[in-house]
Amino acid sequence: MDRLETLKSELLSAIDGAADMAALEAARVGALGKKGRLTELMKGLGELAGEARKAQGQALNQLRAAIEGALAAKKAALESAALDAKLAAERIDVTLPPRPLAQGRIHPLSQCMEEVAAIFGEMGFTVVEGPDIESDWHNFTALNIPPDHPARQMHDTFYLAQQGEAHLHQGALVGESPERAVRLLRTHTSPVQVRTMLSQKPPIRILVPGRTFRKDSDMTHTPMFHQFEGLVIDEATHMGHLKGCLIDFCRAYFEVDDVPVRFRPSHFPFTEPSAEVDIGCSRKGGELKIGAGDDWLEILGCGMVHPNVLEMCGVDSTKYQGFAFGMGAERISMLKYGIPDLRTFFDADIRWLRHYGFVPLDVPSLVGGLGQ
Ligand code: 2NL
Repeated sequence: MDRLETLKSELLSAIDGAADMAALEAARVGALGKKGRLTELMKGLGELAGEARKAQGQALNQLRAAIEGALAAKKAALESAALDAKLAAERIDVTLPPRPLAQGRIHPLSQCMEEVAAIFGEMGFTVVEGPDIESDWHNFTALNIPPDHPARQMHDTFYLAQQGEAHLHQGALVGESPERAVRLLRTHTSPVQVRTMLSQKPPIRILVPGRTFRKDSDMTHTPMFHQFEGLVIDEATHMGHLKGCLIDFCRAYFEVDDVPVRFRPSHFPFTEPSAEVDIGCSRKGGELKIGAGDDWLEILGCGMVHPNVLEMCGVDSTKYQGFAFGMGAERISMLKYGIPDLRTFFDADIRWLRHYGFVPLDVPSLVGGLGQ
């Protein structure tokens, strides 16, 4: 009996000392496994006879029950401790203020894009995008820009090398056939409107935001910049629609209800008549204030789409007419958010972004407000 008591206390202390489930399982196997110490004793019962066998059998069964009870209790204790540890690790103090989730900032250019899209979206425009790499037909020819137009020149446009052709010579710039099309980085977003007119029947009402490229780099120009262009084509679209639409846009974008808007005659090859749009501002004391004062600020160009453009894009110019406009996204961002230097837009300076950026959850809409 002494031997069984000793065994019992050894087995129980192994169970009690188990620090985790693996140790507990090792203790169980050591006692009750195929070669466990208790199992070995059970196997020895056959060699006993009569009363001795009965007494030993009872003692072993009691020991087994005690061991099983201890194993179950220890298992429950370990599981409960594991759950406690997990809950403690995942504990959230709901009385603490929320974590500064909005550490990141939306770039002013992205904010501007969203605001402009929200305004024209409300007016029924659809946002359309297109490729950065274009053919010179879509970028120039279809827009009534003649072969000798200065905008086509090598020093304004980033031309891509032709396949199998390391260097371009001037004579290869106007490639009219699609197979031998001259490739370039689009100098405006207009080729997207061209593609839309070619693939879609009027009425058309689209807003085209996107990256554009020109070989220009100084205080006020970067070789990559952003534009929005808009196009409306229908049977009776006229200059009055153009004016109403753009005046409404200026008031919504600059959030000044009575901002003065002026249309100045201008010239673009792709529109006739053409105009540039200015908004009223004051520059008193070196500070630009939009909406009041006696100064003017140019913000966009526009006009009625030239019949040549309509025809080249497969639109019957005797049945349809429309207006188009274009503006620089960096420029209208700088004016609205008071950013003085264009080049800082592309410096990827985190301090600049913290200063001029927008909180991500502050999504611009005409109902909820465009920005603060
Ligand atoms: C500006 C002026 C403008 C357009 C862009 C356009 C596009 C097609 C047909 C006719 Cl497909 N016009 N676009 C028209 C007038 C002005 O942009 O100052 N942009 C920054």
